[in-house]
Parts: sequence; C-alpha cells; structure tokens
Amino acid sequence: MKIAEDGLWKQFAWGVSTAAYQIEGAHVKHGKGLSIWDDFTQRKGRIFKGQNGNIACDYYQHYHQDLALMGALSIPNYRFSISWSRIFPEGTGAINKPGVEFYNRVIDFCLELDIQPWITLYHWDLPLDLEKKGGWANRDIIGWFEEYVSFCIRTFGDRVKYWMVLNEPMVFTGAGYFLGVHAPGRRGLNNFLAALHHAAICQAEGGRIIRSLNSNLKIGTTFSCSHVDPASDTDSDQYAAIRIDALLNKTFIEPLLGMGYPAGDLKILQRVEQYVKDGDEAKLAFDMDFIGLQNYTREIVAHSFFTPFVQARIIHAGKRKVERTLMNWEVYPESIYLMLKKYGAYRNIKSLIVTENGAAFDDVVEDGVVNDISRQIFLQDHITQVLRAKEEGVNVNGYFVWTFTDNFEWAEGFHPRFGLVYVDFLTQRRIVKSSGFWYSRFITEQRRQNYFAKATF
Ligand code: GCO
Repeated sequence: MKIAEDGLWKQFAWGVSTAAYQIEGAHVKHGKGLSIWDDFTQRKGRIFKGQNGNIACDYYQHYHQDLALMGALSIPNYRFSISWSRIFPEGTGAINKPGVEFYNRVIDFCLELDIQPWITLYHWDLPLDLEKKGGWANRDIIGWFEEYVSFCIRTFGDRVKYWMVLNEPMVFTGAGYFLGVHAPGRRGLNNFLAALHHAAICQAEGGRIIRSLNSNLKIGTTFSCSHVDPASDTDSDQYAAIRIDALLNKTFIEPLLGMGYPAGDLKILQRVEQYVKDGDEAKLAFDMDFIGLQNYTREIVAHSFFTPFVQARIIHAGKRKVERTLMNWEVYPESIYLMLKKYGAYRNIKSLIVTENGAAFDDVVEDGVVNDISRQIFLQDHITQVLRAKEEGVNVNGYFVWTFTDNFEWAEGFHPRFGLVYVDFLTQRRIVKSSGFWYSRFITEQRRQNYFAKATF
C-alpha cells in the first residue's frame, strides 16, 4: 500500500470537496444504520419537493467512475466525509464491516489515482440512534465521538494524512438545534447552546485523539464564515453587525484558539455557562495544523429590536437587488479575501485552507453540454481574492471547490446545482461542465508553473 506523499502540503493544494450524505445514497445498504438526515428527510414539508438523499448521486456504487473522472481532470486533492452510521450503525459499539471496506476502497483508489484524500470526520449525518439519546445536546456525545474518531484514525490513518474533525459546527448546531430547518429539526436556545458547547469540545477533543494516535497526521477542522457589513453607519446597525459577526464567524474558532466564547460581542453566549463543567475551558482549545475556511457570500446586517437573542437581522440579497446565486446568496468575491485576512490575523493559526467555495447557478444541458460560464467567473474571481490574500502574507495553502458533482443540497433538495460535473439524477449520467474543464486546465497550469504564482486565467 502506497502512503500519500507530503509534497502537496508544501505547495498549494487545489482540490474539490464533497460530503457523504449529499452524494453516497445507499442509505440502508450493506448494514448502514440510519442517520438524522435519513430521518429528517422523511418528514413532511422539511425538504424542497420532499426529496431525500436515499439515492443522491449513488456514489456508493459509482465512486469508481467518479474518482476516475476526478483523476482524468487532474484534480490532486479530494475532501470527502465518512458517514458515521455506515461504520457504526448504532453510533457506538458494533462495526459494520462493509461500510469500512467501502471507505477502504475509496481511499485506495484515490491513492492509486494519485489523488490525496482529505477526510472530514463529521459532516452532519449523526447516527439516528445517538440523536434518540439526545444527540449533540447530550454531553455523552463526547464519548461517542471519541470512539468513532479513534476507530477511523486506527483504520484509515495509515493512508490518509489530512483530517478535518467537524464541518461547519455553527451551521449544524444553528440550523439543526436552534432553527430546526436542518436535521435533527430541534428548536430553542437550550438545545442550541448545549449542542454548541458539546460540538466545541468535540472539535478540540477530536484533534487531541488524532494526534495521540498518530503524530504524523495533519489535523484541521472547518468553519463557515461570511464577511459581515452593517446596513448603515448608525450605531445600532454597527453593533448589530458586531453581534452577527461574533455568531457566524467567531463562536467556534475563538474557543478553539484558547480565547473562550466571544460573549463580549454577543451576550447570549454567556448562557453557555450552564453547560460548562470544571476543566472545560482547557478542553475547548487545541492547536490545529490547519483551519478550514468555507466561504460563499457576505451578509448585510441591520438592528432588529424584535429578533430574539441577537436583536439583528440579515438583509437578504434578493431584497438588496444585487447579483446573487440560486441560493439567494450575494456574489461578493471580496468576502473570501476579508475572511482570510480576519482569520489570518489570529495568532496561533498555523495554516489556512479554503476547504469550500463555490456557487449554484441554473445549469442547462444543451446538446449534451453544460456551459456554465457564471460558475467559472465566480470561481476565478474568488481564487483571485484568495491569491490576493496570500500575496499580502496570509498563510493560506489550499483551495477546494464545493463541489465535484451536483448533489443533494440539504433542505433545498436537488435544485441548487453546485457541481463542476452535472448529474442527471434519473440516469446517474455525469457530464463535465465547462467550469470543470476550466478548473482542470487551471490546476494543470498552476502545477506546471508554480503553485504560488498569481493565477493566470
Ligand atoms: C455547507 C456544507 C455543504 C453545502 C455547501 C453549499 O457549507 O453548508 O459544508 O455541505 O452543500 O456549503 O451550501
């Protein structure tokens, strides 16, 4: 078995990202247990058109073809996640061997193709049995998570060097446990603050476990982030922007960096205290090898007296009549630069990797071709901003497009297509979009010249 080379770490890592629930399908095949997304998608009215990820891209059966396509497009780095309930159908205890073998095959084929695998341990698909015991709101999650992480590192850590502990904890706790719009569909401040604190401990604890089991691995975790601007220069809008910035961009990274929760900027976070036990402050911190930054847009924020807990509201792009994607997110490439500068200014960050950036547009197949020039421009403009930050000294060392193939976009179903590769979900046919060919040429050119060179499109 070939062990992945460290070479790319020293250079700039170009890649693509995916997540298990969004692509794999095979939701009950070969012993897989149900996850909270398998359950949530069955509930009425939760997902666009009642869709679900039971089949999705059927990657479980098409991974070979998809990875071969990735290799043919010369994409050198692939970030994907492991489905916890494919390995531990009940979340803890018994192991599902076919699930383990599936990831072994995926990893081995990546290495055979010279694609560096980057694994996210948790991309939102908690085993349903664990949710029945309280999920992220139950402190026992720390022990369950430790068991899962240890198993994955012991099993796959001989071949996979790059690991990310959590994907966007702010989103899965906020949307899943406070707003109830994502799985598991729970609401309320107490569910949210408990889930938040336990996730913040798990992200650090996961890092510690990985390092203790194998000190050669590169450990990271990922954060969603959006540059926040106030709607006006009034004091009230400016303070509202500070609160939302703390919530979206600081809540999880600051405790990890040993700074505690940003309760000075956002008072409601003081109430996390009720879930904090002796010694937790130290448990929240861990020196990651890299921080994964995920950016799609920026937010404009106004004061709002009636919005509970934050007294602030986001003014959506549709209302502002600005250029936007199918997700109704403003197209604002400078946001990624501003976030890289902001995270780059924290002390103690060893390296930043853009682990997601991309856009959903209305793709149409014409004569078997998808000409998605808007996506290509979006990616070019964002990469330009990433390299601008790098030239100004920000220690950013990689960029991953979200996403490789079109897939299941959570509550939005299959409607927003983010892929470099088009998927016909009825036939499972794949068509490389023009943005996919462009990204492939771009990477090849970057590799041929110098990874750090200014992007030449
Ligand atoms: C996230 C997730 C991805 C999404 C992507 C587009 O950021 O929400 O990591 O799973 O699909 O961001 O919304």
